[in-house]
Amino acid sequence: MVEKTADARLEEFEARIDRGEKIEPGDWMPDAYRQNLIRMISQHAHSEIVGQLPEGKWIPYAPGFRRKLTLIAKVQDEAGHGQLLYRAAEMLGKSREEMISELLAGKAKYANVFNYPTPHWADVGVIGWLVDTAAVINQTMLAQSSYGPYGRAMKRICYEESFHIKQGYDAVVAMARGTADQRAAVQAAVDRWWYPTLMMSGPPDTISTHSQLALRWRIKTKSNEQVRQEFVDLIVPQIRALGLTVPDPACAFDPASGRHRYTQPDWEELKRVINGDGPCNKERLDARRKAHEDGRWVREALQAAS
Ligand code: FAQ
Repeated sequence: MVEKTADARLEEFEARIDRGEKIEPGDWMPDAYRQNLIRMISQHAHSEIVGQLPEGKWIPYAPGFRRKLTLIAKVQDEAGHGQLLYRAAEMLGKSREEMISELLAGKAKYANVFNYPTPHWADVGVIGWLVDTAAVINQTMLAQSSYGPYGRAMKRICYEESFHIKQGYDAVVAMARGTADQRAAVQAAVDRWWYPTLMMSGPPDTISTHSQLALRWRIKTKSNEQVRQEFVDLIVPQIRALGLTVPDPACAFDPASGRHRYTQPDWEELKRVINGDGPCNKERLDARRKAHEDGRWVREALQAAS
């Protein structure tokens, strides 16, 4: 049998992507495709795991039994998403132990939003509403990814994240219709989360380093800007319908484009936060390291039994 040249393999791979076929773990893929997926999926897995912490801290203080139950369910879901995503990345050839040790060593990135504090119960509602809406818009796009296991994981995760939006929105509505103090608390939380949530979709296309290749190979099917714009167009009317204010005086609907104009976040802040210098990076990693140590005996017992 004649060995195919690297060029022919790449051409065949790109033709499959253009036909909308899914790439599966055993299929040939360019190394840059594999590495990009490992990078993105492992960062996504870390985000789900670290993402349990800002809201998880409120479980003991949730106002009432039903709110506590739904919050516990949500936080447990995030742990499950993390496991599913670590598995998807493992299938590409990087071990879970290596990914986790990079996270614990502070060498791996995870979503910027989880490095901000949650000083009030209103933050829990606003994370579920704003952050999960932004996550679902991005993940609905990723469900179309050319890499089969990632797309399939996204479909399942999106069902659960949609429940998380409802959980957050329901808490926000209760506060927005509550006392003046409750309305003020929920507005303050919207003010805190607005720009970090805008940053979540990634830097603008002009400075995004990976987007070009990711779009060419349909790892992502929309650019960071497109995803952010969809989020703004969806969420701004919701914020206003609750009598709350978007903390951006320049944010306005533009009838000509049918889109909302908005002020870009501070991209230098994003760089600082994802490189370890956000308000809560140290607290988050310390909590993960402690959880890893506390769980050591479980991993050792499982290993001894296998
Ligand atoms: N945060 O070239 P690009 C959730 C990094 S899940 C942190 O544009 P790319 C559920 C980027 O990694 C949330 N890092 O990169 C939940 C790259 O760094 P590198 C997580 C960011 O990959 C809700 C560099 O900057 N979702 O919330 C961010 O094409 C509530 C250059 O950027 C995902 O991970 C950022 N915001 O686009 C859980 C979805 N933006 O690797 C609990 C999958 C950029 O060169 C509670 N990931 N960076 O060192 C993606 O869609 C993409 O990776 C983007 C970035 C859009 C995040």
